[in-house]
Amino acid sequence: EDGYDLWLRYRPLDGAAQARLHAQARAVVLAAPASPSLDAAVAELRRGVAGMAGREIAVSTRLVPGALVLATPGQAPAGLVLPWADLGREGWLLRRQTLQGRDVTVIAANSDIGLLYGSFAWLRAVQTGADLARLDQRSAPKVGLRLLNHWDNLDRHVERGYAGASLWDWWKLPDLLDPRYVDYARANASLGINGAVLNNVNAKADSLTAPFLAKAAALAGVFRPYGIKVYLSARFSAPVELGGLKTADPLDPAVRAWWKAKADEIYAVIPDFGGFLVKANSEGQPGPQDYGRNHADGANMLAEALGPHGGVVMWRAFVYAADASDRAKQGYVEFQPLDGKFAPNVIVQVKNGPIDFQPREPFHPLFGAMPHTPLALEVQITKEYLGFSTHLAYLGPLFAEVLQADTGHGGKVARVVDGSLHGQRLTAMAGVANIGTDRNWSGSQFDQANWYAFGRLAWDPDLGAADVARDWAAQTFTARPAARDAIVALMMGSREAVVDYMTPLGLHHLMGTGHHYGPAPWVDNLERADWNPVYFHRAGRDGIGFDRSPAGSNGVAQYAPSVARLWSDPRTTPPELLLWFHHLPWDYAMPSGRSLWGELVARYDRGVATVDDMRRRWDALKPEIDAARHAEVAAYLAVQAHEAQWWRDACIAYFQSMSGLPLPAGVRPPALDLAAYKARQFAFAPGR
Ligand code: BDP
Repeated sequence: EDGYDLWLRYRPLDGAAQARLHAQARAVVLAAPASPSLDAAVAELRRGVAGMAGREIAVSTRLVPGALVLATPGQAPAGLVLPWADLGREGWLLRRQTLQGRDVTVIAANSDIGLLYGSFAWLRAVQTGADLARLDQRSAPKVGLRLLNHWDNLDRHVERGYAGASLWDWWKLPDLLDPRYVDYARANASLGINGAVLNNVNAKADSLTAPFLAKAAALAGVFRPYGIKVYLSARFSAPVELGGLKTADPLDPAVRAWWKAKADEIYAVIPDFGGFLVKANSEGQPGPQDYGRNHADGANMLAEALGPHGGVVMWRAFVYAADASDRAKQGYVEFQPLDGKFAPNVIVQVKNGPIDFQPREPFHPLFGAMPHTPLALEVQITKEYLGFSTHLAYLGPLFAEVLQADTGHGGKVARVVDGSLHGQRLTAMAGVANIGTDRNWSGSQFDQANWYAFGRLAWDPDLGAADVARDWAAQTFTARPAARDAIVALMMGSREAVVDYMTPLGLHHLMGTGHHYGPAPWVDNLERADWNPVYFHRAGRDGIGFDRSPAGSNGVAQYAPSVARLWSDPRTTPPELLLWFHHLPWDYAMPSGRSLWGELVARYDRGVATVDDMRRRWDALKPEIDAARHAEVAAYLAVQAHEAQWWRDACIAYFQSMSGLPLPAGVRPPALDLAAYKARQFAFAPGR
C-alpha cells in the first residue's frame, strides 16, 4: 500500500459483503451504444468487482438476474421507465429494480460519460458499504466545468507543487504515453472532474507552439474517453513572442487575426479543446493594460478567437496593482465595473478570498456583485499556505465554508458558482492541483482527500465536508464505521488547527518570504509594501489587525449592505474574521471573556493542542490501517506537531514584542527568543 491506488483501491471485501456484492454484480449488460467511454465504464466495473468480490464478471447481452445494466434512453431495455430528463447530459441514476422479471441494478444516463460517472458512483456505493439491494440514487452536476488547474511548467517543475515533478512528460510526449495518464483520468472521472488546464498560469508562450500542441493533443486523446477536456494557460504576449508582431494590443486587427489563426490551429489538432486560462496584468504577467486596454478587451479578443469552436476563456481576477492602500480591495475595484462587458464565452475566475489562498479568508466580494458575468470559483488544492504536503489539513471545510457563505446579494456563493443566482449558463469551479509524480500523487496520503473533496464539491457544491470525508476515508483507508469515523473526526478539525497555529482571528499572510513555509510575521523589507507580513497584521503597541472598516480602508463596503453592516462593527464580526476587518487594542474584550491578547495566545495554544490530539487519534488507529501508510502519516504528523509549536512560539514571541504584555497566567513561554526564530532560514523549500 503506497497510496498509488487513491480511492479506487477495490480491496477484497469481507466474506459476507463479498457474497452480497456477487449477487448484485453477476454480469454487465450493455444497453447503450458502444464507445470508448462505455469501454472505460465496463473496464472499471470489472476491475472493481474483481478486486472487491474476487471474481471476474462477464459482459452479457442477455438480461440475467443480478446484472448491472448500463442503459441510455435510446437503447434502454423494454420496461425501463426513468426520469431521463432530470439527469441532464452528465448525470446518472443507480437503481435496484425488477426488469422483465429479473432483479437487476440499472446504471442509467443520457450519455456514455454519464454511464462512466454512474459506474464510478456504483463502485463508490459498494466501497462505502451502501445497501446494494435497495440502491436508489441519482445525481447530476450543478456546475458545468469542473477543472483542475495545473501550475506545471514545461520543464516539469510544478509551481507550488509539493508532490514531485509534473505528471506531463513533455519531452517524451507525444510518442510515449505514460500509463499513469490513464490512472489520472480515471481518478478525475471518478469525481466528475471534466477538464484539466495543463500548464501554469504563469505561462510560457511555447505551450502554444506546434510541438507542444501535438503533445497536448496526445494527452487529450488519453483523457477523452474519461470526459476530460484539455485547456491551456495562454500567455497574453504570445503574438509578440511567437508571431513576431510588434504589439499584443487586443484591439489591433493583426493581433486578433493572430489569435484566430492560433485557435484554428489548436482545434485542428484538438477538436474538443476546452479553451484558455489567462493570468494577465498580475504579478508581472503581460496583459491588455500594457496597451491601455482593460481586462474585458483582452478576454473578449480571445473569446472571439475560440468562440466559433465552442471554446471558453477563463480570465482570472487575481490582480493587485502597485497601489498598496488595501490589496484586498483591488480585484473588486478592477473587475466589478466591467460587469456585463464580457463576451458570453468568458468566465471570470475568482479566488475564494480577496487576498490569496490563506488558511482563512472571507469570501471574495466579487461573488454576487457581478450579476451579468459568469464567475468561476478558484480554490487552491495544493496547500501553499497551509503547510505544503507535510501538514495534514483537510480542505473540505475550507471549500464548503466559501461555498456556503451568504453573499448578501440574494444567495450564497454556491448559487453564484452554479449559476442559479443570476441565471448564468456558463458555470465553473477550478482547483489548483496538488498532483505530481510522487507514488501517492499528492505528496501525502491525506492530501489526496483534498483532490477528492474538490472534485466532489465541484460536482455538488452543497455536499457536506464531513460526508465527503466519510466517503473518502471509506474508499481509501477503511469502511469499518468506528475507524472510518475516527479518521473523519481527525480530518474535520485539521484545517481549523492550521488556522489556529498559523493565522488565528482573521490574521493573514504571516508566512515566510517566497516559499510561504513557516512563520515570518516580522518581515517588513520586501520590495512591495503588500508583500510584507507587517502590512497585513499591522501590530504595534496600540493593537493589531487590518482596519477595513469604514474608518479604515473601507474594504468592507465591497460586500452587500447586509454583510458590510455586520462586518463593519467588531462586535458583530465573527471572531474568525476579526483582525481581517478591524485593528483593535490588545485589551479589546473578546466574547470569550479574554482580552484580545489573551485570545490570540489561546488560539495559538489550541492549534498546537489539536495537532497533538490528531497524533494521538492517529496512533490509536494503528490496528486499523496498513503498516506502510500508517507509518507515513504518523511521520508527517510528528513534523506537523513540531512545526505547529514553531509557528506558535515564533508568532507569540513576535506579537509579544509588539504588545509589550506579559503572557497570560499559566501560558508556556516560547522555547527560544525572537531573534532565534528570525534567524531560521529555508533556502531550499520546494515549489517556488
Ligand atoms: C500565489 C502564488 C503564485 C501564483 C499566484 C497566482 O504564490 O505562485 O502564481 O498565487 O495565483 O498565491 O497567480
